[in-house]
Amino acid sequence: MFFSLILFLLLFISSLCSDDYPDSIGSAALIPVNTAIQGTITCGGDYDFFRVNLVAGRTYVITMEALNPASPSFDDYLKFYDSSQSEIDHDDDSSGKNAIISQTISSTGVYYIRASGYDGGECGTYVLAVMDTSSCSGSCTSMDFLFMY
Ligand SMILES: [Ca+2]
Ligand SMILES: [Ca+2]
Ligand SMILES: [Ca+2]
Repeated sequence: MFFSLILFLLLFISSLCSDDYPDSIGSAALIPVNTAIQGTITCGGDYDFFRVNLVAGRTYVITMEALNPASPSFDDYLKFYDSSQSEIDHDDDSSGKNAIISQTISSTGVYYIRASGYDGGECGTYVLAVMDTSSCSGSCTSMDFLFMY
């Protein structure tokens, strides 16, 4: 009982001040294809790493949209890595200050995404989506999947 109380307190305290998604590619969180998730870039240089399973021959669009109700959106930034964790693409401002990456995948496997601010001073809430373009009519936007997270 005592130890479970301590554990609860530790979890509670860490949830107040900790980051929502891992800072390192080695412990990246899974994001399913055709799903939009909400996260937060905490101020001071937070990186949020995700891994996603992609299929050869398909084209995927990855979008990161800043959501900041209190002020204009922050300047977000995306990097995209292959299965060997080598960077294959990055984007800063393809849509206003929001980042969009489009890639046709050559081999099936795990790929990695790094969501961040453009620099440590850019922070706020975002929606990240990975979309298989064959499942969208016309151009894919995360609005197609926004209510799935
Ligand atoms: Ca975060
Ligand atoms: Ca993080
Ligand atoms: Ca940007």
